[in-house]
Amino acid sequence: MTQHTANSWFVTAMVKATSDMWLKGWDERNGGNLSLRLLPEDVAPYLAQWSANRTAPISDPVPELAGQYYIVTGTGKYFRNVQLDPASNLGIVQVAADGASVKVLWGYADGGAPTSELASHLKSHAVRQTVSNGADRVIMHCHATNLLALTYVLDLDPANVTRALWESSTECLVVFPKGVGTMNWLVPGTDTIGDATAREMARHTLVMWPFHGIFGCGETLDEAFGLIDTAEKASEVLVKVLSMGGARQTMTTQNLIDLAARFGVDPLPEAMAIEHWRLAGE
Ligand code: 2HA
Ligand code: ZN
Repeated sequence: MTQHTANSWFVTAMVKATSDMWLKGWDERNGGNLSLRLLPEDVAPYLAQWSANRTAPISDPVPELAGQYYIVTGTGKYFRNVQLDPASNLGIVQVAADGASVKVLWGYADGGAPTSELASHLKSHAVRQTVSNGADRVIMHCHATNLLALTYVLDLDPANVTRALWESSTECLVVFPKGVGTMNWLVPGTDTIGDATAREMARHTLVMWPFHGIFGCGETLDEAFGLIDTAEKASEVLVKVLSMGGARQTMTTQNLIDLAARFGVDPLPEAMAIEHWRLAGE
């Protein structure tokens, strides 16, 4: 019996993730993009039905990903529409042997192409695969509202942003012990922002794009979503606290040390070393 790609676990999971992200308010219009690496065993039942009659270029080759399969949101597509028409809004691609293009195997049914942030995604996948010994399979980008708002007021040093979020909800240090990477404002959809993102992904599981949004990674769609959701929740708390005139009390460094010990995580040393995180210009 033919197994339909639209009923596969990975299309179903991408529909769930993009729909949840839309409902969270993280992906207005065509905002955000999402990619999940598929394993040979994931694609095996479907390969015979797929035809590689289209390709899309990769602006900066990633030969280390040659042969790998990814399901990726389409450029210009609205997350709120993915559930209505997965085959037009998503695509499954395979990186060519030279790493300079992808073969479109399924999807982008209305003639579309992979996300404009393909460079950031693939460069970040390459780094995270190395860092995680192949476990990480998801890169998620969105415009989470409160994370985005905080980029206008926080001093954007990675340790400072990390410490501000860790103190804004107890679970944060446990969920992202490696903290949040940051960078200067850069033009989206370029190799430059892709390189900067991947560089930060070597040390952190979250990377902030100032005045734009956030990148997160994970082994599964649930983990990447949960990671951004946790950071966004803490950011919402921090926005409220700042709006109430600022914290009158907070967690101590000893509290963070105790948390790390209880949950067996190894937190970013530079963020542990900060006593008072700063707003920009302080
Ligand atoms: O339009 O979010 O960063 C998709 C984006 C670009
Ligand atoms: Zn974006």
